[in-house]
Amino acid sequence: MGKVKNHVIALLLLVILFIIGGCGKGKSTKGPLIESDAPNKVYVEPGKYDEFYGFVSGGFSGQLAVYGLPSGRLLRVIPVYSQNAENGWGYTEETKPMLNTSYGFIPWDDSHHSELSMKDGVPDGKWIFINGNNTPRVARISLGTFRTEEIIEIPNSAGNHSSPFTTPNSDYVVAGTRFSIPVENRDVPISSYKENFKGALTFIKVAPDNGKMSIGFQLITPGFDYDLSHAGKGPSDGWFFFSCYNSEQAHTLLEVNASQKDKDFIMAVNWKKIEELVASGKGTDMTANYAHNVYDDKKHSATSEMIKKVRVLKPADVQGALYYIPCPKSPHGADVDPTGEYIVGGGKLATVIPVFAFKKMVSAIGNKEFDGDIDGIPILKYETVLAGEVKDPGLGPLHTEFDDKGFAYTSAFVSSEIVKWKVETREVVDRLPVYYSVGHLMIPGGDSKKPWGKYLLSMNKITKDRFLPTGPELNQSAQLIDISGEKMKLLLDFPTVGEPHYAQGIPADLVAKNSVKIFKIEENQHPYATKSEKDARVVREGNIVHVYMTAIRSHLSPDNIEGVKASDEVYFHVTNLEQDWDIPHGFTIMGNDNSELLIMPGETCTIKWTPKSPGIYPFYCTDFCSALHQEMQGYMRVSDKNSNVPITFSSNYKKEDTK
Ligand code: K7E
Ligand code: CUA
Repeated sequence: MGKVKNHVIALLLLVILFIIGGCGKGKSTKGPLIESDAPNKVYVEPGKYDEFYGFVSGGFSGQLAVYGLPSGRLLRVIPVYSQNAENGWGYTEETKPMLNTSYGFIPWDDSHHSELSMKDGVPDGKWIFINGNNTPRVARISLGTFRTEEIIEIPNSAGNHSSPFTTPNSDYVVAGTRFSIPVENRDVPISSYKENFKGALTFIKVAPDNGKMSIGFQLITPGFDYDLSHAGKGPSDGWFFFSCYNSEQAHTLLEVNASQKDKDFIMAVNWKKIEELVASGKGTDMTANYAHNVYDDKKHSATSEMIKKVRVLKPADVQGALYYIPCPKSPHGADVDPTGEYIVGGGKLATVIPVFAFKKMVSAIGNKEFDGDIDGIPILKYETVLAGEVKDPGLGPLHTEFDDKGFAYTSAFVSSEIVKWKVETREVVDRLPVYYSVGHLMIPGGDSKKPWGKYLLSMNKITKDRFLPTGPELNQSAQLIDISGEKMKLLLDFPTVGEPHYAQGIPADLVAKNSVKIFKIEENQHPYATKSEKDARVVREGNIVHVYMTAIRSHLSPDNIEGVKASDEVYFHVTNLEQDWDIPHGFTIMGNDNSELLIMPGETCTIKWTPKSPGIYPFYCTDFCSALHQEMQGYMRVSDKNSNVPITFSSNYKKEDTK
């Protein structure tokens, strides 16, 4: 009872402070005065490049946005989980399999966290991973093509939130479930939560050469909500740390250990030990059904395969590999400092930020200083593992990243500020208001061994008066902060795509040099590729018509097509014959109920079209590709479905040939 009362009072207090102190409304200030040198720090001259790539998750947009930093220029939106009519992602025959799941074709998701692949604990610029929160998935994006190459579904999971954080060499990316559900999922009363609902922490193996993902193993854990995570590094390499919350289970916790009632947990997972246990045959292969979708850059096509089993381990199978560290109220961030010695818990409702020492954790485990257990998972004692607390960390501390000078930066959602503190002493040294209600923050490399501690990006949930109004819906925003000096300095505001939850940053030269410019036409293995204009043709197979079309400045071949009938299934397989950088061609046809195609040099893309009634249907190139782009067009004649009009077509090649 007293506990409930305390909670209510604490929450009320937070709400009051939120209203008076935090969030926009009623606040007259438009932000701190900008230092006079701020414009120079973010101004990137026309024709000059940014210093960093910033990869900002799209949240409910389901995509990943790429910004140049410090300018805040939007460079690209990479479609991941949401169909994107702009380039046919999820609409073309080639990309539809990427959005296949055990629930069928799912054209949207909620993507919260991006995470760069790493080598020796440092981002290496090869790939970036991003989670699908709603229909549990993890995607891998190539930083050569800036395209989603692979999506794997996570079985036994629901709300894939503590994901896709990686180990220092990207041996694994993790996927921890936010919602516990029955494993395996079945029809049970929700009131049977405690007995039937379980968490699942999934370790996805990443092949070092090509990045291919496969589920290594899955831990079936007590029914908490697993919120965020980060891998250990340096001395703590081999461990993973997951924050978890869920007051219902805190009720269960009372039975086990009543003295810990105001705390949730960070779960420490010795994944290297579990990897060995799995190799020696521990665990069981559970029947499952989950999609594994892979895009092939040579075939320019994706395949989707359903996988039927997953290796699962229960706490009893992995004794000595799982521990709970008590952590004040509803921790969000579980962040490991660059040395790998400290683990920081971001307790959303806590009044301090706990900093745990890995060394202390190891010796507490060695001395078996436990305070009971949950399902056989020992609970460590808070004080025994604690290095110290950051006092006065701001209200609603959420997430912490680090610079290269021994400082940590924590976002405080409720008090809308960034709090800078010294990792060794936990002493707060600076604070800066942000506008408004910051969620995560990002420093390039700030969750790695080697932060490039020059800028900090604050990702804010509420923008209110920061930009020109755009009706009831305002974009979320990012604020760029200079952290190179003693005092943080606000440099720039820019609106973002979707709702950014987390981001990654990396020096531009680690990525730019590997950027793919074209696909080589001679390497095109698409089964419907047309590699030369002379092969452009139209082929009827029953009521299916394949159009083998080529696009090159400034014509489509064939350009006039007859003999197609209403209710035929027409597949336009368009190959872009260009071999120059940045010369895409587009394709669309009148009345098409699908999307356009946007075909990169050397690539083949396919759109399906089912004409419904006879008539003449113009088609054209949608991407302004040359001075004669507007001439890049053609006609499709559609006849009645009982007509006998034979298939004929004209092409540029034939015209020239007969001259
Ligand atoms: Cu804080 Cu989903 Cu990481 Cu949103 S989450 S902010
Ligand atoms: Cu091709 Cu416009």
